[in-house]
Amino acid sequence: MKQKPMNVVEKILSAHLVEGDPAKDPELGIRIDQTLTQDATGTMAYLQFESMDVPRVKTDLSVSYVDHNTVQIGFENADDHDFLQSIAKKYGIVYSKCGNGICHQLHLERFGKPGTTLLGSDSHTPTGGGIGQIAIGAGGIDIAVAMAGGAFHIPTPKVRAIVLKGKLRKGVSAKDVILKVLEKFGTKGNVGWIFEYTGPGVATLDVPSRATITNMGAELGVTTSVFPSDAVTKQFLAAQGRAKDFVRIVADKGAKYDDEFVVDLSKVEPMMAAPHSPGNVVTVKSKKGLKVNQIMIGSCTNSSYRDIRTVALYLKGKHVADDVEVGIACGSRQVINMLAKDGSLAILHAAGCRMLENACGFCIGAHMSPRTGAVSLRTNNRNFEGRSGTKSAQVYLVSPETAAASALTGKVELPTKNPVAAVPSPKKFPIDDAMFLYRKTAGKGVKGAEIVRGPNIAQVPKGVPLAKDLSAVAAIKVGDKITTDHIMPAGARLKFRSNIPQYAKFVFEPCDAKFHDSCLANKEKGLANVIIAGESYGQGSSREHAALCPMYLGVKAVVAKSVERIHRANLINFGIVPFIFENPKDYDKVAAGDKLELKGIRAAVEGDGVLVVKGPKGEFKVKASLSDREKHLLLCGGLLASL
Ligand code: MIC
Ligand code: SF4
Repeated sequence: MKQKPMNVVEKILSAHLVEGDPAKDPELGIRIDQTLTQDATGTMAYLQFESMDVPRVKTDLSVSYVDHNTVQIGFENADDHDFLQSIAKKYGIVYSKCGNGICHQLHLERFGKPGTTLLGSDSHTPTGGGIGQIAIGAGGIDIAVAMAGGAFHIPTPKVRAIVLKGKLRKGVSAKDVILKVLEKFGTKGNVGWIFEYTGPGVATLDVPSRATITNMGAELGVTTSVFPSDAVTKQFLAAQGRAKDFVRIVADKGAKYDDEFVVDLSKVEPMMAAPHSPGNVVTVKSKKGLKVNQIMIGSCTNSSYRDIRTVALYLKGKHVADDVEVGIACGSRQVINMLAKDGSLAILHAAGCRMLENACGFCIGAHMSPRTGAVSLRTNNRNFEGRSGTKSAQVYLVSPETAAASALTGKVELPTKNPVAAVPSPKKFPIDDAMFLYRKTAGKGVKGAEIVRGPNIAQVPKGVPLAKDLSAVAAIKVGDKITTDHIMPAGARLKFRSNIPQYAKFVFEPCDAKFHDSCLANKEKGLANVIIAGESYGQGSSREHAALCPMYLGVKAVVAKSVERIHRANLINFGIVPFIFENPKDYDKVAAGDKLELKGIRAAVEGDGVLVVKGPKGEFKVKASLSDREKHLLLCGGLLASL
């Protein structure tokens, strides 16, 4: 029988399907070939993996990167690094030492393989889509399960073709394309979709540009984004000395999609995301002349050789404006080596840029917070309020081209006015894998290797089975688009990631600094805590701490208008029921501090998920649409408790 024509997503998913039927089931289980973790989510992932009692990882490849917590003020970060290194040695994981670079950039360069699946404990794992991987971000415990050989579950996807036509103009780049897509689809309402890039314009984009686009697909809230694997991919892999990793994966002629959106690349203008959401997209033209105080270039979205070399070409022989500070963080040692060899590093230094460590750094608010009320142009992917470390800062997300052009005058400038030549794809990248440890023992591990556990490494708390009925308090009421940066702030608090009781003190710190204390007081009185939220609750990062720490504080349910995919999965993994208001207007029936009766919550989860909640302003209906697997996890009190 002739097979029906397939798109790229169908090809890769069908080759990895282990549970469910895409034609009828709402959820699919897929086999995971590769995993990645970064340090800020990795310590929990590995503590959870350890508790699964598996002698070594069962994936084709698992890599543990250190790139988030690299500042090392105090012992905490270094304790985490040692723990991660020792775990990697023992269980057959490749360890990327601090200083090697940013996980997504490194993975793309050295390990990502077309046609495979990659699961990462970081929401920007879809960067791998740039090389034709189905690469998905998830909570740490899901990565632990995948490392132990278990399937990963995704909502059965709808696939939208983003058809690229034409060619970008000089001075316009991949960042502008993804901002254009974000302008159209926004940061909410895309749960369950996968965006597949197709059309003749695809061939005009190099792999780093494709990766910029799939990276920032995370901001759409889609499951992932993917490009085909074609001649451009083949050239990139060959240049990385990995020709053998190439397989061609393109959509068949006549392949079907659930929807289609056409982007004419030749018409894309320089774009920017205005404060405080990546979905707040405007043209650069509309902000031309706005005075800028800070410009930060780098992050996993825009830190490739192509990007930083382009910035150097803009700044060559010139100097950044007096009133602006410019920081540049490259994505990897490979990028830095290339910039050193071709003279770009000297150009950037001479231009007055601050060259920073090749790590997440500024992107996660770990340093270089802007001054009070500053306008900061950044090439990263998120501009949530306060994420930079300065609540009053106005952060705009831009392309490296716009960042560079604006650095010269200290005002927002159009990069198309004096554009530089396109950076050609290197024929050969310099390869130096010396900071990837344990490659020889990958998949095997080292028997008897000791695990190093400093005082910053605490135990992972386990949930308890869901009670029959719950008397609860609406511990907080928040609005729409609450991000995980609101729920579980990073920046200065990031170093407590491996210590839940300590980190839990900062849950909802930007919204209600007393949340921690009031939750614990309710818990002591035998009352459960409930979070009330608007649309698109839990946008942003994959950090499972945004579920794990609330669980620790006795949160048993979230009642929202809608919940984002990764956060919803994290809530379930930690035994918190993700309810949705049946009638969104009922959101107005609850106030913070209200006593709520969740009578029959266990039976509701076991059954159709519908529950009538009683509050001071009357009753309202909520619903959790759950698969059997999810029901089981919630009834047990979360994934760890279910093992
Ligand atoms: C982010 O960009 O918000 C992070 C920090 O990389 C997170 C992961 C984390 O919180 O550790 C993400 O994107 O998943
Ligand atoms: Fe790191 Fe920023 Fe990328 Fe997150 S978005 S992985 S913090 S560079």
